[in-house]
Amino acid sequence: MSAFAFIPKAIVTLLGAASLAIFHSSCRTIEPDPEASGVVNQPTFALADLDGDGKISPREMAKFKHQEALAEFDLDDDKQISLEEWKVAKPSSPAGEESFRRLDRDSDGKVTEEEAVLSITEVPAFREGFSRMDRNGDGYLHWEEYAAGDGTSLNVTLFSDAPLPTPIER
Ligand SMILES: [Ca+2]
Ligand SMILES: [Ca+2]
Ligand SMILES: [Ca+2]
Repeated sequence: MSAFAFIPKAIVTLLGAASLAIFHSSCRTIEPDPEASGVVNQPTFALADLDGDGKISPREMAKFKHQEALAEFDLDDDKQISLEEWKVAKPSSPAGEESFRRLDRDSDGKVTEEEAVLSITEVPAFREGFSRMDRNGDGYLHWEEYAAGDGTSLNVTLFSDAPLPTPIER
């Protein structure tokens, strides 16, 4: 009899563990639908959320895109773009030096991450794309908004072919 008594107890334990697992997975509201394209986007969302608070600000998105570009164009790995690096990145741009000077707001000969972020967040297509995806209008992209939206307009870097805005003179 003791063997029969043991079996139901084991099943109850297993069921308990299973329902606990289901409970945990249902709590993870940012879990994407495996059938959706969100599977591709989820790692990007986590990486772009630089401070890890579960939402992406325009600055975080701009910084993330710039950091991706730095990996390719920052040849001396100082997180800044020099005029030499700029010319290597944009060899065919006739107005290369002029646009570099506009991006280098404090004219110290380097475009810092901060200067890049300022310029990227001022690009009209970036701003419009961001506010289009920001469905609840709180100024941040939450996972649901990010997964449901079209993020291609956010693919802006200093090295994009799209024209960068002329910084407002201060
Ligand atoms: Ca964040
Ligand atoms: Ca550099
Ligand atoms: Ca500078």
